[in-house]
Amino acid sequence: MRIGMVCYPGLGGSGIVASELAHRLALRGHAVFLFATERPLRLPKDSKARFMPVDLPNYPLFPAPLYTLALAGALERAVREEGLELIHTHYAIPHAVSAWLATEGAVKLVHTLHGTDVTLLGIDPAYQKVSAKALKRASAITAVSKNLAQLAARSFGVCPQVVPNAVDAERFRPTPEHKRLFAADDEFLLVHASNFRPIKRVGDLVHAFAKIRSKVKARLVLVGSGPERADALRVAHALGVDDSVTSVATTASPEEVIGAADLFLLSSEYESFGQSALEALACGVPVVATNVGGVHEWLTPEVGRLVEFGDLEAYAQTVLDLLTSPGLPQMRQTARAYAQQNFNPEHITNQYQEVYDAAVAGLPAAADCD
Ligand code: GMT
Repeated sequence: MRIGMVCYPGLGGSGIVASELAHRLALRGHAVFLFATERPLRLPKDSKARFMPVDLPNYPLFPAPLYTLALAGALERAVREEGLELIHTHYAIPHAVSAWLATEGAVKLVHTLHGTDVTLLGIDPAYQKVSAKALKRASAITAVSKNLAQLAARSFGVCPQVVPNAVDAERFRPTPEHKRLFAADDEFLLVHASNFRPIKRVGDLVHAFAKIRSKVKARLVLVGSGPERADALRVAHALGVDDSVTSVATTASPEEVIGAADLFLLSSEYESFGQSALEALACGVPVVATNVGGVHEWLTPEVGRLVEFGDLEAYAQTVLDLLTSPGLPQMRQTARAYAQQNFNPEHITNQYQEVYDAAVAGLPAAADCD
């Protein structure tokens, strides 16, 4: 099949999912063209998937570069010149509109909803109706969790199929030998990785960490960058724990840090799935997360803990209980095996391939809209 894949290039979960899927499909012999404004960091350098840059020409008359139109132009050209048969976009806004504009039914369209394209932007009147229109033209829509599929039904009146995210357990593996690079011998190592947007509530995490730090020796490593990182570090300073908090820049190899952790922490106010937490499990690192969105659909008590959003006392106590639990080593092994068995990238790629096959055959999407 000749497939156009569209994503945002940063280290957000949707870009990761799209890049890894593109790479695996290309390994299977499909001709895959990955469209983004920059080469996605997670697309392997030697990938057989071809990166298609979306250039953003500007003109003084425009208030800002016209991304929606530039992407539509790039897709339209690729349909003509590369013979694309199917376009799969990741993150609906504005990708669903661009894809429809480019093709008007000439090729099959599949859209994967990831999170704030449904919850935050999907309910914004500036985008809601036009995105719903475009989504309804698709051959298939998928969502990364049941929770997100249900919210999409409300935001857009569509019924996505659920295809969960995957994790490459060959790459995400335990790296205990790296622990000494980040923490002293007598310190627990707690890791958080994200794009530090307000929805991640990293300030909350630092507040909880200060409570943890008052009871045990521990270090919090914050991996990644984004608008809230400086604020999180200011909170650490204000609470007097800045000497126990380390900030590590966005890296294409987060597994080197995550795999060394005792626990991985997520404190978001919403998370459709929580890709970074799944990557932690594959590294054999149990997770403590807020019980929001779709995280409960896969984070089971055998491999992690869920805490009600906003209850920082309970969050800190849960982390302390786990760190000092005799069951933690067993939990680490279970976490890795669980991620390997249930989120195998080849199995998830098969699921997407079934979606494509049905789309190309003109079969109705197997949607579940309860
Ligand atoms: O929706 C977003 O905020 C962006 C998106 C991304 O590109 O990082 O994140 C979402 O998609 C990820 C991959 O499917 C999920 O793991 C994240 O949970 C989800 N983020 C939110 O729901 C806030």
